[in-house]
Amino acid sequence: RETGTPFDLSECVREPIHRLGGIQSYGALVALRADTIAVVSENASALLGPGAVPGARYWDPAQLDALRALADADAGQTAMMPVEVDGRWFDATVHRSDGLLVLEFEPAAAVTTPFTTFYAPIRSALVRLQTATTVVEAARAAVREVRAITGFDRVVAYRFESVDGPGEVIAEEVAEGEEPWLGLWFPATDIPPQARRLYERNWIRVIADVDDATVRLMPADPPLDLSLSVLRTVSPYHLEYLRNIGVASSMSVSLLSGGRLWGLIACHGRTPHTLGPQSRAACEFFGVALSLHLSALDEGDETVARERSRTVIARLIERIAEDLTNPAGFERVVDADAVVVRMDGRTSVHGRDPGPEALEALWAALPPTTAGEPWHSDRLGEDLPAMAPFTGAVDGALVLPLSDTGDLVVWLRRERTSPRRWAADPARPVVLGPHGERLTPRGSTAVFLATVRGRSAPWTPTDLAMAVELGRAIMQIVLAHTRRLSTLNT
Ligand code: BLA
Repeated sequence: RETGTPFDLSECVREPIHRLGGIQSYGALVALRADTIAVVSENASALLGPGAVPGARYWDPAQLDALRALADADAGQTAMMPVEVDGRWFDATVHRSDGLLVLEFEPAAAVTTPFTTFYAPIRSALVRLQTATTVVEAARAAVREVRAITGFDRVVAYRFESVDGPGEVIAEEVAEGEEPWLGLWFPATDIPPQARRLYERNWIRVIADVDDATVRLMPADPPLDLSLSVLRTVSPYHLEYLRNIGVASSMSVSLLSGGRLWGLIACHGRTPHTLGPQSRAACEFFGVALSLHLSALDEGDETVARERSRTVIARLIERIAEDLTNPAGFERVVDADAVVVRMDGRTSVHGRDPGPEALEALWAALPPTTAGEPWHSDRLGEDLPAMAPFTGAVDGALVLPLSDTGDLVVWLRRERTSPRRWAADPARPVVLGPHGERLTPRGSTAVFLATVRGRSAPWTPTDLAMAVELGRAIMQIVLAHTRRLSTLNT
């Protein structure tokens, strides 16, 4: 392939990052089926000492029982405990995978900070976080604390626009000399969907050294499912990405809202960096705390937005009853550039009329719908190829079918026009660089001021819910009209 040619992004999406068959070399992995070793990392006896693997002579069987109990107490999660093997201490993390008991060992730090020393600053940071009244304020408190705990050179809070969408740096703490990333947007492809699903299952991942030689697991086949592993080796694509931005180590903590990945606290180090289980647990704790607080703040915002829309619907009812086909005011229920009502084959448009050609094309291209169930797209030209010619004029649609015979309300949005500051060209997120197969660097040195073509602002869950509520109000009015008509006729 040549310099400047686009990279095949579907490779990223297909990579089975949970079954890459290796771990990072700072730890060792042993997976047991009953009492026999089923899978082992090549460095296990070097790291744990010969004969020190579970089940062997130097291994205290009581420890194994304790690890088993720990794994079963919290299925679907990892748990940690210190173990002594042949006179040396390790932090053991345990979980079940593919029917095996997976044990991961990391050499314990020579000196551990007592819990009480750790606890006081965490408690006061938690209070700061919980008293924050905006998402950004809470994110700021969290990144400050995570940087204090870990010593990483850059700690950012990164918020996704949608579950698989691009994201924005909303809070940041950096060491002196690091360029600021606050306010920058990063392309969606920087974190592929399967990685996001994985991050919804575990709170934290550490990449200790991007130049680390992966330690293979034996046997290699079938590759063990490492979804919950703390030592899991990392996608070579992502390592390349980190090298390109001058990062030697990284850690990220998931931020979840309603069970879905809302964002990440992403940390970068200029040098290799491992984190002890205490620091990791503390960071995880901040991830959980921030997630809970985010849900509360998000819900608060949504409640306010819904109340506002409901008031508008209540005021609109009378007008709708007089003139069922007039969509004026519907854009105050769900924000849009134009609203279209189609009833009994007649179409009325309010706002920026995209023209009959675009609407005819939309009616023809819409997938089959069910009354009361909204259909939506923020990229019509991609989702419905027949709409591609109208890119720039009609880019987003929220369709609410009122009947099964083609009556509907449609909210239309145009391309989002306010440019964002992108850390990489969102239209060409990856090109091969001058050194052959390299992902292009990101950063504020190469900011692209760009709007993504053919994308409208996304439709939020509140938008969908309010469309449905308005639809219900309209259908009730229609029903009342029909009843009155049939009484008049008899
Ligand atoms: C993973 N990509 C990640 C992660 C982050 C980013 C945070 C989680 C792993 C980690 O903690 O390092 C991206 N990091 C960012 C972004 C910011 C940041 C956006 O700091 C902004 C502030 N990445 C690509 C391309 C591919 C790709 C083209 O750019 C695919 C070819 C892949 N990224 C990729 C993969 C992972 C990843 C596979 C998962 C790594 C893993 O967990 O194994």
